[in-house]
Amino acid sequence: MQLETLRYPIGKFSPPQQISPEERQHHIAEIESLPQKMRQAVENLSDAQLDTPYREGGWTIRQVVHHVPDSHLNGYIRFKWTLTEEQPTIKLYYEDRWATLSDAQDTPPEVSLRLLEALHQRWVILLKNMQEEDWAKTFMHPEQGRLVRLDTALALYAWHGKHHLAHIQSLKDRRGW
Ligand code: NI
Repeated sequence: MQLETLRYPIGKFSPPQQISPEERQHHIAEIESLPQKMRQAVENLSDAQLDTPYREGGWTIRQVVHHVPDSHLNGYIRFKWTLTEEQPTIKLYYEDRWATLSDAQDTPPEVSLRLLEALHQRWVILLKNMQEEDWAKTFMHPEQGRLVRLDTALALYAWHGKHHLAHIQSLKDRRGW
């Protein structure tokens, strides 16, 4: 299989021009269902399976399980900043460095599955109660030097969850696990 396909099993994220209220509902539902799907994807995997990279040179399944809440904690905070401040500039983080810290190396996957469940529970309450005008609010992405709308960020994080879930599922399919 091509490296690009292994790395981007559902394709790269392409920001939509416009996002309808129906599409937003769909993305919120995807974020709501991710913790359960992530749990199902890794349940019954052995330690050796969890420590298998999803592709050569890639993160292990265990690292993916810890990375998703790392990323979505940042996403949740970006939403809260943007809802409470005027065009805040977000803080980026080095995801590869975060993935090598002890809490992402030595923590049982179960802890990150529970973290993801609790985090998404709160995030979805926030998302479901946003007003129409909130979705057009923007934050400044310092590296890309552009404003990002919250509805675009919603689509990005919905994609991000599915992207990493597909890493795990694709490896399991290839290995027959
Ligand atoms: Ni990621």
